[in-house]
Amino acid sequence: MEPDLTDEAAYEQVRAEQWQRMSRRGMLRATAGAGLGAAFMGAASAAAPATASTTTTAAAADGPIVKPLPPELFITHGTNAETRWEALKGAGLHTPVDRFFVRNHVSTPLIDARTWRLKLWGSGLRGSPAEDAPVEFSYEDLLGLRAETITAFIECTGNGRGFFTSQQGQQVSGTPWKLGAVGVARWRGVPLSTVLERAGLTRRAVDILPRGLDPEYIDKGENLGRVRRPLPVAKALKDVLLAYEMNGEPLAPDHGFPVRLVVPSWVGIASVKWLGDIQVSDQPLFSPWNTRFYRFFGPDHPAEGSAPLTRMNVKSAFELPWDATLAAGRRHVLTGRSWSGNGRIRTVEVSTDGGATWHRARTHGPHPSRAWVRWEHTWRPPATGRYELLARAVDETGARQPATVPHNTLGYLFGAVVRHPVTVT
Ligand SMILES: Nc1nc2c(c(=O)[nH]1)N[C@H]1C(S)=C(S)[C@@H](COP(=O)(O)O)O[C@H]1N2
Ligand SMILES: [Mo]
Repeated sequence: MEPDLTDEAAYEQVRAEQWQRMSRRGMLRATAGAGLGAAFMGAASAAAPATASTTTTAAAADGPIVKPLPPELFITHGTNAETRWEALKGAGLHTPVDRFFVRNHVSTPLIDARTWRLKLWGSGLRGSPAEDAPVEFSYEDLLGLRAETITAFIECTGNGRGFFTSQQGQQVSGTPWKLGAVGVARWRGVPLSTVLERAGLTRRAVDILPRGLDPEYIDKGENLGRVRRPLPVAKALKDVLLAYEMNGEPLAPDHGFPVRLVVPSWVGIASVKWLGDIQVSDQPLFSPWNTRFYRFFGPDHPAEGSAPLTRMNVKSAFELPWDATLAAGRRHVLTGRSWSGNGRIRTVEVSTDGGATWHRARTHGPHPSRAWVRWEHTWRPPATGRYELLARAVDETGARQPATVPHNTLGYLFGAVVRHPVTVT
């Protein structure tokens, strides 16, 4: 049984065990732990001696993704892996780390937290520190600052992209995800606002540019540099976390160890992993990740694309294998989850006859505003044969899932109702 991370005592116990394991393995500096509270100090003081270097080095792993990707938990797509929805059946509110999707432009770097530094620089900070003379924070500096935890989903902007082709007959480029490029975790870290203010944020600052330490991204032979996507200061100060923990464990390598951004409700690309530096600017900032990607392009959109995409849309998924087989003449409890970047889900409806009739699904369990809600609907299939199961949600702003969505060439934000095939035998 996975511990229930919505339970404070269970959550604190997971944290204590995980941090002790980490310090036993010598992954923290000797003085780290000072900020972790009394429970962790004894273990942390036994950690390896500090190293003097301040260069951040990243080693390469054997493959693009470090963690195991058993086929019953993941569908792999090149450097990426999506969660199988049936693997969430019976799981709690939070996606266990062993089945949380991975979206890597290149590959997971292996970073030593003892030498890692977060570097802030640019014209939006007091004194305009240069890139080679930045304001620096070590891992233990961050562990020592007041922490916050939030439960939030991270979802790839292209989640559901495959359905542009399979349901709408349209061509799109990019990873043909089904609906498994989303996960909910309990993230712990320091509010980005705290670190920006300590670094000397000025009122002139308009944009920040967080950049990852993973290898440079080569797109069709062109080197676009390291992954970096501008973020408006207003969002950066609102609810963004510099996260060092996921579900009570130090971040796993694939999810951004030692520190990543968590930008709740926004397109997954905003949540930069393996954070190395943040430029803070008094001018608007640009990178291929807000000019060339993560906008709508195509005949229905301006030549330079739409405005950069920000919030995710409403989606729903069944916790069933694709092409599941169900036994005839029995009651089946169909389960699933719905979520939206606009806030909480208000209602969920299910259709078991291809969309002819709809039934209100029963929601259950906690529903934090930046996470999903779990639901179920009981179905006794009337006869053997092929069926399409549909689920659609409405969020607190009234946004709902349409039958089809307009095309965009990069296949972002597929929010239409997905037709999930099952066979009753
Ligand atoms: N440095 C870096 N950050 C990154 C990425 C990346 O390739 N490199 N991928 C982004 C994208 S497109 C998504 S959807 C999320 C995925 O987060 P996860 O792999 O932890 O699920 O990370 C984002 N942050
Ligand atoms: Mo993504």
